[in-house]
Amino acid sequence: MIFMKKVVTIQDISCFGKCSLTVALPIISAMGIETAVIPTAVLSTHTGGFEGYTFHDLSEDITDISAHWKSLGLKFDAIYTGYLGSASQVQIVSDFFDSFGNDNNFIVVDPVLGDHGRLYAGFNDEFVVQMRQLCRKADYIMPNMTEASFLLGIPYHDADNEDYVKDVLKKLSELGCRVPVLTGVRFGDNEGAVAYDSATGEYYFSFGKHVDRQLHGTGDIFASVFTGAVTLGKSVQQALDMSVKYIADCIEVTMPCADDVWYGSCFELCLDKLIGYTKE
Ligand code: PXL
Repeated sequence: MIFMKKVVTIQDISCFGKCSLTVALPIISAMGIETAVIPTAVLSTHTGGFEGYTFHDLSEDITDISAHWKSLGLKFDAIYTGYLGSASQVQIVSDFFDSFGNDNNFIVVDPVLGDHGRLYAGFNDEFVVQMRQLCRKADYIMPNMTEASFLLGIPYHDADNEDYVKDVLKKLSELGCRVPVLTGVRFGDNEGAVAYDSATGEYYFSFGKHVDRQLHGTGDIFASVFTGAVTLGKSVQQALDMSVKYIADCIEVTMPCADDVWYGSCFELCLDKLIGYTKE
């Protein structure tokens, strides 16, 4: 009898524009993990570049789905949240953590708030406060530097030197989560991510060559691969390496495509590499 690992991921469906659930579902499934989903909202596209997108909130469905799953006795090895649609929705997700979080699973919060020093469209200070609260309940959070700045209430500064990055990670852990992971860290020609395990005081670094190509949705790819890797029992270092390597693969395979940043990466074309990494 084989018991598959099970992740539940809670984030929006952007119907076009590769991010959130349309990235998390194929990636975590490709890693050989059953992937249950709770869609938080349906948008015609993501909000990071397209004009005139539609937005349909599904907050009430989250509570109903949660109640039904509770009655079925469903259990998950990991709970992973991404983009959430409103401050009140963050509270509903927090209640979901209370219902389904336990000593045998872990919680990943990707605190999707913004990029390049600015909040995404539709987010405000109240939303940041709620997201900060949600991070307290997480085992792992994975902000980029913009998100880390908003979570910590500090001015935006590039994550470009080791002392600064270590200090930010330590402060992020003081929000209450055990392992913060800072993405989009750039030291000279190298780009990658740094994690801090506040239980052991250990830092973990993973870098590849910086490539000058911005692509929307890479944060979601990173969080999905990281969540899948830890679910499979990989160490923090292995999970970081796998995520950083796969992002590099995605950027490389997308380079010849002429589409604008907000069309995202051609991650589908290198899923075979990701599957290979899970077997290493
Ligand atoms: O990639 C993060 C993300 C997810 N979902 C929606 C977004 C964004 C970032 O812009 O707009 C709807």
